[in-house]
Amino acid sequence: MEDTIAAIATPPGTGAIGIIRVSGPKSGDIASLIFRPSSKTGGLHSHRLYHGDIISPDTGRVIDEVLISFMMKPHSYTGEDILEINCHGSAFILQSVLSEVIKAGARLAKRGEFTERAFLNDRIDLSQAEAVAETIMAQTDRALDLAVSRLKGDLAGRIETLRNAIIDILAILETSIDFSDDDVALGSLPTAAEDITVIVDELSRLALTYGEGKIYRDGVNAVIAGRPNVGKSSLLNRLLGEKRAIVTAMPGTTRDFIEETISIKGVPVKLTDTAGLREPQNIAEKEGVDLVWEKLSQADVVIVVIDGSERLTREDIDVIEWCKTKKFFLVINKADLPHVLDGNELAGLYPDIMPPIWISAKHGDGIPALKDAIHSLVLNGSECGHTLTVVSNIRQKMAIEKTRDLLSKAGDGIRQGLSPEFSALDIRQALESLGEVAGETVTEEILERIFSTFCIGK
Ligand SMILES: Nc1nc2c(ncn2[C@@H]2O[C@H](COP(=O)(O)OP(=O)(O)OP(=O)(O)O)[C@@H](O)[C@H]2O)c(=O)[nH]1
Ligand SMILES: [Mg+2]
Repeated sequence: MEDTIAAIATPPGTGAIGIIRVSGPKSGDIASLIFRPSSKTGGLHSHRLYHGDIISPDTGRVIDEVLISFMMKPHSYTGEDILEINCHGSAFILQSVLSEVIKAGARLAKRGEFTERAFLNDRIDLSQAEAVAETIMAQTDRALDLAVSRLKGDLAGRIETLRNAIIDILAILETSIDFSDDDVALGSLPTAAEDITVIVDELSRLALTYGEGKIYRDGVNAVIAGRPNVGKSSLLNRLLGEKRAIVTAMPGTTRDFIEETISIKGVPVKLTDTAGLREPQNIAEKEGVDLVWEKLSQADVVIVVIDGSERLTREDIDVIEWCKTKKFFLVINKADLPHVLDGNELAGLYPDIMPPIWISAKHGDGIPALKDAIHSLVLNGSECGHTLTVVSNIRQKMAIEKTRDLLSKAGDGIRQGLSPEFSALDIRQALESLGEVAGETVTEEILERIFSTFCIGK
């Protein structure tokens, strides 16, 4: 029989409430030992909330006034009996209550152990378990929509449909093995090969969504670079919608870098405002400029800002040259002032780059177009429309690709007229690797690695 686990499920620190979660067969016994209801209950009913005190059974001392709920298996998150204790949110109270829970027979839960039990008790599959962590980590609406759709079993459902289709194909192959001199059985092989192609395409599409899933989950680093005084800090403030960085008419204002994350159409974009790039005039500026290199090397995309109210300078060209190895685009700022910058000169120097975007960081002109450009540059055309079935982690992607390659091999075998036994073998292996997405065929080591990235109490 499983043991009973317990953990503080809310973050450390002080808050209005803090929650202790207990899961396992002793949950009910623990409640009757340490909980004294404020009115007669005649035992705890499932899925009800009870008011009362947590007491120390040894001394009878009241530790906290709480609300508890008891969720009887199998209708609970883990599929086991669950006790949840809503305490006052102090670390000291939570620790005291947790230690009574432990004394009463539970043990401390490992990271992600509640969700691991939900998976082991077939409440959710592995792609849904992973989505639990992704839901908690989501930083934007779109990231949350994608994670919740996986949590609700969207990916799991698609995989299950594909799995059934593959099993149907396997059945056709096996029939043709068993009745190898029957023309009718053999006649269905070309259809099987066509069905395989459809599934292979579908798996390829699914694997391609990984790029998009990763971007929405992890976000991207966008570094704002340019020579001094072109309006980099003004742009950061404009994109953030608040005055975060100091802006002055003096070149060399920004020394340290400033980082803030915003959502651009659901993509979490970490913006870094940097010191203006030029030959440093003093030691503080040199330190600042050194930092820019470090930030540029970590950038997924660079926004190179140029001042449109002045002629192109040697320093502008230096910055563009430095950023050329990166994904970057040009933003011409101060569009509200007379346009002095010669666009044709720029286009002549850099004929292959994306046309620059004119903006006014001061007044907000061109900002929506800039956001669109950042969005399409980071997604690089990898956005798959509005579909919510998106593969979010490399483990799922690799399993899907392996399945696709094995199926493809099976399809080739059939077309080349090889004995169906070979293809049937490939298809069986394909089913096995598809099973990894849902967690039907993963090793304990992989499970441990996945759940160890979770929070305690989840
Ligand atoms: N007219 C106009 N002025 C702007 C615009 N954007 C910035 N400025 C002005 O340009 C000057 C420099 O702006 P900053 O945002 O500090 O420039 P920066 O690139 O961060 O400068 P450093 O930190 O020194 O590298 C300030 O006086 C801003 O008010 C704009 O769109 N239009
Ligand atoms: Mg600045």
